[in-house]
Amino acid sequence: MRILTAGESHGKALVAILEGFPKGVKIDIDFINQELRRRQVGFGRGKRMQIEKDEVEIISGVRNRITLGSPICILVKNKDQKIYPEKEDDLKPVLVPRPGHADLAGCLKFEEKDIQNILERASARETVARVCIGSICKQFLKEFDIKIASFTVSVGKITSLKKPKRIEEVIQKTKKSLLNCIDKEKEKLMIEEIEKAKKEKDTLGGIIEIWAEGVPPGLGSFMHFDKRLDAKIAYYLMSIPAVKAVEIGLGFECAKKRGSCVHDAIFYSKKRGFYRKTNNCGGIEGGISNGENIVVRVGAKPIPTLGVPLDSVDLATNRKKKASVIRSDTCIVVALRVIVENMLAIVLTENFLEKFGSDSLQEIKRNYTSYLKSIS
Ligand code: EPS
Repeated sequence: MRILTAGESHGKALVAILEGFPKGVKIDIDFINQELRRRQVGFGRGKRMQIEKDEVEIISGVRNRITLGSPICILVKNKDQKIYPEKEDDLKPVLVPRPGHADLAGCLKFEEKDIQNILERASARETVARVCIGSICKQFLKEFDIKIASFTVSVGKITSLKKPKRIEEVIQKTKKSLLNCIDKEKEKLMIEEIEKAKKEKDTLGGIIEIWAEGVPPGLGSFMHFDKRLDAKIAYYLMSIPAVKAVEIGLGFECAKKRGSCVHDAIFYSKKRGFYRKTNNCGGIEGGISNGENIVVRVGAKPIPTLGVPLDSVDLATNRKKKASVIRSDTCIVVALRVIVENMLAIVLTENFLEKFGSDSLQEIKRNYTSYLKSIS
């Protein structure tokens, strides 16, 4: 699969192109729009989300709601368009870089003085296009009973230690939660923390745990470094603007324990085949899925646009100045869960197609069934 996204935060639209996706997959457009809606709402989101109503227009690759195997092109229009290819806009140059954003590094790299020309593409609004592709991948994975869900582990210094047992528990318990949390008591504290940060014009990061259930053993490979499933998951999730850390399974905790307490002992029964009673490796061993749930955590930094800005330097004068203050969110953890789930869906789909073929759903199903039979 090849994916290309285009579009500026305040340009005409966001565009996504997906090439190499199989023929014959039924596409529910409402589902894509629901995912876009999920990305927009949530406690801690900012004013831009009250302006936009992200909705897809599929330009190509789908006929009668079924994929054709040709490149799928998707468009989501921006309501808050402020920049135009065909005429000049009336935006004043942005001259003071925000620490933590792409502003300064981007201006240096592209020899640019107006930060607006950098922030337009560096904005997390680009993730709209990724969610479009991811929600098509989620529909593909559903054909094989692969489900993806996530929950908030922490917001700022408030952490929930609750561990769900099954993905269904995650789906049910997060349904009515404002913060995608499975822990009602901690959620209250997280909300208070966000309200406090908002009042103080500050921002907050957090940790999200993502699960994928139903992934067959055999996705990814140790044969070459870039084929490892864990490496690819880390790469795709780390590419999301706010993400600063990715852990698989026990992650950093592994390093503090003995091998006898980390590795997941192997069992076998006629009914279940090979199975584990623990899943510290997060469903991946030797860069290959082992049939247990894939478990990943991401750590997101607080959004860099602050209401009470940090020290910075004016690019026009090189004099000390407070960083630019631009409309922003207080905490993006709830929006981020949609992005991380969809990026994981993309990785799993790519690896699934690599293993079972990528021309048509019919062929992939045949290959998948025969593989499962042969390893059972
Ligand atoms: C975002 C749109 C942006 C920001 C946010 C994410 O819109 P605007 O810049 O017009 O307010 O709200 O971007 C960032 C947090 C960032 O750091 O770039 C979106 O659609 O998610």
